[in-house]
Amino acid sequence: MGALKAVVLIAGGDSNVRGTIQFVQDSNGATHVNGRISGLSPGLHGFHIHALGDTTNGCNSTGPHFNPLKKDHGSPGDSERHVGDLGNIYAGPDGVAEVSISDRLISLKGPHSVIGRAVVVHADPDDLGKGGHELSKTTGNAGARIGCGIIGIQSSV
Ligand SMILES: [Cu+2]
Ligand SMILES: [Zn+2]
Repeated sequence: MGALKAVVLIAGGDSNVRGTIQFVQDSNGATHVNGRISGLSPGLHGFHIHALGDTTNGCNSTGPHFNPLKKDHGSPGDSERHVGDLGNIYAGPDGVAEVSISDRLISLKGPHSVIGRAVVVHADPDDLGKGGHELSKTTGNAGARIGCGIIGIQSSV
């Protein structure tokens, strides 16, 4: 069997944030997240899978971080994390972030499947649960949702 593949087009509501991200899950379970997002301010931006594939009210209707295990927000390397916690992406001075993440918790099938859910890019850095802010343990205090898109199946063979 070949790799499962999914794809998402990221767009901003009021922002110029744009991009394409591909998800490829290999046979031992790791999911590789690769792509490019432009139109960002330079620096770190929170990057998550949110629970809902609903953009009827823009990125705000995509719900909270995807959290099927009912844990607190954290960094991708923590055992205490939301499944949707993919940390931060980094935009250079040109406002472009090259995304290259491998993760063992998100999946393209089964109970941790991110298919039909949303990728959300935030205005501010994700503090990875460690910022001491009242929002650190739920959202990483990553601020406004400046870009998002719904993850769709690209290939299942
Ligand atoms: Cu988010
Ligand atoms: Zn989270």
